[in-house]
Parts: sequence; C-alpha cells; structure tokens
Amino acid sequence: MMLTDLFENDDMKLINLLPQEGAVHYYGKILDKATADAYFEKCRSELSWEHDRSFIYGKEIVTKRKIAWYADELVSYTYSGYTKMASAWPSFLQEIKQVVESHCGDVFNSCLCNFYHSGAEGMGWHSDAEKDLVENGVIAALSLGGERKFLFKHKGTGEKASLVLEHGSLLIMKGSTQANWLHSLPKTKKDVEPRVSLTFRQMR
Ligand SMILES: O=C(O)CCC(=O)C(=O)O
Repeated sequence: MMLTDLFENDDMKLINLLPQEGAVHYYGKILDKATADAYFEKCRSELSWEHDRSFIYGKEIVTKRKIAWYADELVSYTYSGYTKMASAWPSFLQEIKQVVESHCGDVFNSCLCNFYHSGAEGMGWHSDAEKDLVENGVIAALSLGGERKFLFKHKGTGEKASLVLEHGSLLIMKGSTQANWLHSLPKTKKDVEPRVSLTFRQMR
C-alpha cells in the first residue's frame, strides 16, 4: 500500500475504510522496522501471555491464541462470559501507548494483547461492544510481526471491507463501528510469521 492511498486528499484526512455507519482508519506503518522488531520481541518475551477462555453456548472454549491484558487500575474485564483481571502496565507498553496516542489524538486506559503463533490461529467474527468499554469509544490496534488480513462485515447488510495489517502499523476503529460492524482476523494456510496485536481501549 502506498502512503498516498491512506489519505482522502491533500489535506491528509485519512480515508474511512467503511462505506457507512462507522469509521475505520488505517495509518499504515507508524514504527520503523527496527523499532517494530524490538517491540515484537519485548512483547513476545515479557508480556504475561495466557490462553484465552470463553463460554460459547455454555461450553468453555480455550483458544490456542494467547492474550494478556493491562490497565491503569487493576480492574476486571468481562467478555464471552469470562472475567479477566488486568495487570499493571510494563513500562515499554506504556511507551507504545504514548506513541499510539500521539498519532490518533485519543487516550486509552487499557490494552488487550493477542499473540498468534501461526496462521492456524485467528479470531472469528465479533464486535468489541462489551459493557465494560466506553460506548462508541475508540480502539487502536498496533500490529507487530507477521502480516495478516483483517475483515469487516456490516451486521445488517453483510457488506464487507478488508485490509492487510502490516508490521508496525496502526488501525483505528471508532464512532459506531462496533455497533454496526463485525470484524475478524481469518486463519490462513499461508506460512506467516507469529503476530502480536496490541488493542488499546477505553474502559469505563
Ligand atoms: O489481532 C487483531 O488485530 C484483532 C484483534 C481483535 O479483533 C480484538 O482484539 O478484538
């Protein structure tokens, strides 16, 4: 993707990737490769990764994908019928949060991190509109590691949008996106590198 493809016109307004009822902006690579490589390695080795657990139709599902969750206060966060306790921010994650905040101009108080070991791991269709999150809040997703496809599907019309999340790139979802659109990170048979996503969130 060319840098100019991200902007609507010369006044550098970012393109909205959704045709209606939401706003998704892709900032492209906001970190240079060396910085992104170093942050990937720190995330992989220093975050408190554990398998994600959820209840679907009364059955407990344990994912191969791992998660870690950090927040300003040691609060709990409930989704898919499971409550997770937040850990305190490692300083390098706070540093990344500040870089993300300086790009998008929004402020975040928590971060849900995902680790995908290979293309056999992904995340199915869902939206992030849990009661613990600020309604119509902003979610900023920083991607590190293997490039992966990311999809959106409108809850009513089924319209789709997609993009590739590059190493060191930033994606912002805001406004009514979560109310009207599902998103997913599909599994792939391609030989992809491990990937970390840091999804900065606004909790109540
Ligand atoms: O890994 C990603 O980039 C997406 C993660 C995601 O959809 C989520 O945390 O809700």
